[in-house]
Amino acid sequence: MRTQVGIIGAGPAGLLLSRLLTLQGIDSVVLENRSRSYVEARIRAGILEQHTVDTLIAAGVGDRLQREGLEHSGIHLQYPGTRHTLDFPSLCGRTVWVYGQTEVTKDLIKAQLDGGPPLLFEVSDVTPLDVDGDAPRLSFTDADGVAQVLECDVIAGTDGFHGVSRPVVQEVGGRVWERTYPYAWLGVLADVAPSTDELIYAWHPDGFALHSMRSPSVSRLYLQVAPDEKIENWSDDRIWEGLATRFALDGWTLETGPITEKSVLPMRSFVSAPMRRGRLFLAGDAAHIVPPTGAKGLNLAVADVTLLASALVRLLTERRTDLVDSYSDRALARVWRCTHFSWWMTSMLHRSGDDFDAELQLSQLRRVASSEAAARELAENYTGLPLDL
Ligand code: RFL
Ligand code: PHB
Repeated sequence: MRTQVGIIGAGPAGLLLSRLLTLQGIDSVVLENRSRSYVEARIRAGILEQHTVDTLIAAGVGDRLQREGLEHSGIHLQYPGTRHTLDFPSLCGRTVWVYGQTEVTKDLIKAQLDGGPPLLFEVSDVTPLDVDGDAPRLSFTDADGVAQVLECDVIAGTDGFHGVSRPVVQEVGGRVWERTYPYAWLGVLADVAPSTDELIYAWHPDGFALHSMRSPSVSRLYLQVAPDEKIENWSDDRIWEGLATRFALDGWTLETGPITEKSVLPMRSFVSAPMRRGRLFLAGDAAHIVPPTGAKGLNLAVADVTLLASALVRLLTERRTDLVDSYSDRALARVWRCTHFSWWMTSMLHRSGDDFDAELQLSQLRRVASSEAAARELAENYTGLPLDL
């Protein structure tokens, strides 16, 4: 087997990269170790920046997003006694969209299987080989248990945080930065209409809470919990009570409904540099993780592959190396901006248990609520900064 770009991982990064390359006449093969149904059901991100939406539409996979996605013009920032609305269009001229990562993934898989390049599910033992030369290869075992080799011009490591690509890059030197946070999120999906027009990010003495949504009839809600919290300790009643307490505001009620999914998610910041070794390029969660408070992970993955796709097109059609050579630095500039923003939102909104921290957080929240400059800084970062910073 031979292709121009061998892509490891069918998450949003790998699937979108394959799509962008196809549109530029570059062929690729995507190798995914999970099943299609598993990949399509994995509940994750919900907020798309304007740039992400524009990219998906331009890539021809935005029809359902435009029909079913919910455009949001702001967020509510809450702290005791106050629910302050940030209006993004007036602050920075941009908006964001609520459209689940599951739906983005389904749309991309559908486009891929509908005449797009090969997408192989349930492969195993994927191994990048000879990445320092001009003829890298991917060895793997296909779904029938047959050993295969895919010869490539370039390999894209879009295999997420637990993938095999990052260790290959780090093997020859590089650097990793990491921060784990002393809290986690308990996330639930519930069959109930959202009780709010815009997402609510709430600071509360009991801990952070976030009211998000997936559709006019499905809510997505999160509670700050301890990182070692056992999901068994959280009955549906306890979850709804916790949420009602943390979102409480005079004259407003949290509607409840059946919880269809619940899980505890760790929070971490992680950056690995460089995002390249020879002919192996990393993109998305394979190279970096942000805590979800800034809603940046999926958007960063999209920004990475947008840069990478144009760099690979230049390399493979014009034989020019300028964009692949600058890819890692350009991608990392944005990664660090989003890493800072996600850390800042996380630090501002989660209870550490320390009363000094709490006063600093409340002071920062009041500042965002009262200063247009402070609000604009949040709005510009949340809705997404330009591709090249
Ligand atoms: P993914 O989605 O992890 O996809 C990687 C794919 O690679 C496959 N894979 C392999 N395939 C073959 N061989 C191997 N050895 C392989 N190892 C792994 C995996 O099965 C998978 O299919 O990475 P990608 O494409 O970089 O996409 C990144 C995003 O998924 C992630 O950043 C976001 O979900 C983060 N995130 C959010 N991002 C946002 O922009 N906005 C949000 O509102 C938001 N909310 C969230 C989030 C992440 C969350 N969790 C669960 C971590 C909320 C949550 C709760
Ligand atoms: C979500 O809807 O899953 C979501 C929204 C905003 C965030 C994180 C997650 O900051």
